[in-house]
Amino acid sequence: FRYRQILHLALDSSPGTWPDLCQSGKRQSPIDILTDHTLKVDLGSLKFIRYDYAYSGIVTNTGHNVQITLSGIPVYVTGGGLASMFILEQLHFHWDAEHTIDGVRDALELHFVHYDKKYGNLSNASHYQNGICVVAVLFKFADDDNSDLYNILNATESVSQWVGKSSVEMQRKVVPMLLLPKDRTTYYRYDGSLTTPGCQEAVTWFILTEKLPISESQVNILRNVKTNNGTLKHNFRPTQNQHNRIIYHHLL
Ligand code: GRE
Ligand code: ZN
Repeated sequence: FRYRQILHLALDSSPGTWPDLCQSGKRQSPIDILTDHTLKVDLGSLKFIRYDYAYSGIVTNTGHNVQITLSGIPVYVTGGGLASMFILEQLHFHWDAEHTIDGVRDALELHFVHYDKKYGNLSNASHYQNGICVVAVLFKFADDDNSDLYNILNATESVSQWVGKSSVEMQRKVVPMLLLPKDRTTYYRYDGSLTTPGCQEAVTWFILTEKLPISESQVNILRNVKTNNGTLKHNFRPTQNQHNRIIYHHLL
């Protein structure tokens, strides 16, 4: 039942695409973060390298998500107890949010997906325990628009009809740093997985604690995105069992 529910709820209507690992894995994502049960430790700050430059970007309606890829020089994240440099591959949104905090689900979650440089590319890195690092930013409903999302959401509107997977170049360049909260040094960290098939258990997750604002009409642009089977009303995976995993809480 759970299997069917996930298939139906989330992303992909074609049967058989969620491998066994998605059901039987012991470090699956997302999870509910119980803040009273986190372990406060000093893991070091995350270092966002070249996040403050402007990049040309392409927005793609993949049929299960809205994804952004940047072109030009590589962008990295390191620090936070990571053993090496991780290259930014793509950004994408989940609506509503996938990780919940003390049971509360926010409007939106932005995933900055990076792979360990030594593995060469994302799909290769997905075969290693900590080959991937995702920095997640939560967005909470606010009265006003978030103007830092205009560029991305304008492009999203132009690929929101389903004509097969389609892409558009953004009208203005993207500065990834502007999609992060001011406080980039307070985060939760835990070991988890991709939240889409095949749910590879390869991800070091960093959930930044400061949330960014987004208006309801902006979230509605995403809720309006069409796929091969109608409107993609939402694309979050339900929270998974924590299975004795430690969730670290890094505060400066
Ligand atoms: C996703 O498809 O949603 C995804 C990735 C890579 C890492 C995390 C994640 O493609 O949620
Ligand atoms: Zn994701």
